[in-house]
Amino acid sequence: MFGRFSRRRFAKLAGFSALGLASTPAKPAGGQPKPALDQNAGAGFPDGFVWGTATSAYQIEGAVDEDGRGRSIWDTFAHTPGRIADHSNGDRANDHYHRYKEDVRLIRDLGVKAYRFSIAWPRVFPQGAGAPNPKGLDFYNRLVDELLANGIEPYATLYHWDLPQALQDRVGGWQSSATSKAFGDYAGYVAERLSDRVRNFFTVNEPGRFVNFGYGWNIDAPGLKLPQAEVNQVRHHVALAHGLAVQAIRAKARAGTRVGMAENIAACVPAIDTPENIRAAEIATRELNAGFLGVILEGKYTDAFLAYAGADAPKFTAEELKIISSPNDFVGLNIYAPQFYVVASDRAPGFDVLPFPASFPHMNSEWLRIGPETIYWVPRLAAKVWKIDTIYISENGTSSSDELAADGKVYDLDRISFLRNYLTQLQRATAEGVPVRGYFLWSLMDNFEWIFGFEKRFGLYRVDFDTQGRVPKLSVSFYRDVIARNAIGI
Ligand code: IFM
Repeated sequence: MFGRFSRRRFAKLAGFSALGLASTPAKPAGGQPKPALDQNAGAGFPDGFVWGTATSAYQIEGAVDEDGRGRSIWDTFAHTPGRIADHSNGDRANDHYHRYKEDVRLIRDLGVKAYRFSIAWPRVFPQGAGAPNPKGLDFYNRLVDELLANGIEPYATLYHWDLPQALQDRVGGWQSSATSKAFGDYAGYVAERLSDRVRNFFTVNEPGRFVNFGYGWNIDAPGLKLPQAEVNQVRHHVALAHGLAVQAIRAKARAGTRVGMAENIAACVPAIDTPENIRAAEIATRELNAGFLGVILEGKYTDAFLAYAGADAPKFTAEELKIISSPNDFVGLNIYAPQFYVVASDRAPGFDVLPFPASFPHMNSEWLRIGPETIYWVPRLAAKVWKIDTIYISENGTSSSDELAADGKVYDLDRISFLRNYLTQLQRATAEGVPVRGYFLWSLMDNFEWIFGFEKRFGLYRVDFDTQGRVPKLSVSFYRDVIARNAIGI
């Protein structure tokens, strides 16, 4: 499979992982957000800004057959010949399941005060639903205790792509609303038991990727190529799962528990900053995210989305829309590359997307085009379009070739340059009052990068996957300094 699927094509598809095509202007076109009262002078971030780092279960844990864990669709997929570029899988990955204490020390040494990790659904419910496996949750109890003992606030994600295989087999996974229901039950079960220590839960991570790549384009697990109508239905079931999880968490968790989602929002950027293009980028942000963020934050699919989908539009009830739009405490945005540079257009719905020139620069991952202004514009536009008051950058970072130098160190200057430029733009956003409250750098350490296996290294710590040794890259010093000063630059 991988052979048929070029990196260039992956890069192209990564730009089209959201569907839909209208607008809710709350302020005049091009209006500047008001500066926050608590902003720091110069290059500082607001007081209390949350600095963190992130990982996910299948990418780091390993121990796939231990303590009663059930199989996930990624176990099956990674073991299917031809699916993973370097023929690897997550069976061992970073062996984090056994080394979590060492890894928590790495997090502490980084100076971050927050860590976003994901819980493997098939560890907790090996069959997806039914009898829970107490040993599965035990691991996360130990991890959370270790984090707190080291002064690190846990942010737990409930779904980072490792769907229990049993649900895929039994009901077709996200093709069925039975999976949405099972997810809600699982979310409530976990929140009831962890919310005495975990105050922040992300429901699902990046539907913008796993729906299209997994169910539409046969790239990620479960490796399906469904017709568009069914893909739209899958996305609807994921949105429903999110809403059911929000409700279950409100019902079962300690009072004060906060919940939101993490989406790789279709990142729209004005090609040239004019009031007209900024307005066009707002419209594009709303329409190109109508299938997930939009329906959650507005409680409806936009007219343009439904018209564009036509006969392929998802089937839904008014009751489902109510569940889906249960109020959130925050919105998590995973921001890497600019996906759509837009300009104003006279044609409805009011924007045109410009093509990328072949020479547009990218990082070591071909899909990761370099556009630091993305992390300024995307939260600003999203906050305006949906009147959001709390945004986390739930992921941002880059892969790098990360060679070991003769002295055994890793001088990842390209990653530092990338981070410096993106964080400068993020600081610009917070200084203007865009309500970004925290930033989670992807990733703590190199790990299993899905279809690219261990070839792509996104970590702040380099991992030798033979010895499981972890070495800080130069970017650890960079990030630690930013956090210590709560500022970028001097
Ligand atoms: O590694 C992934 C992560 O699992 C989801 N967001 C993008 C990262 C880099 O590709």
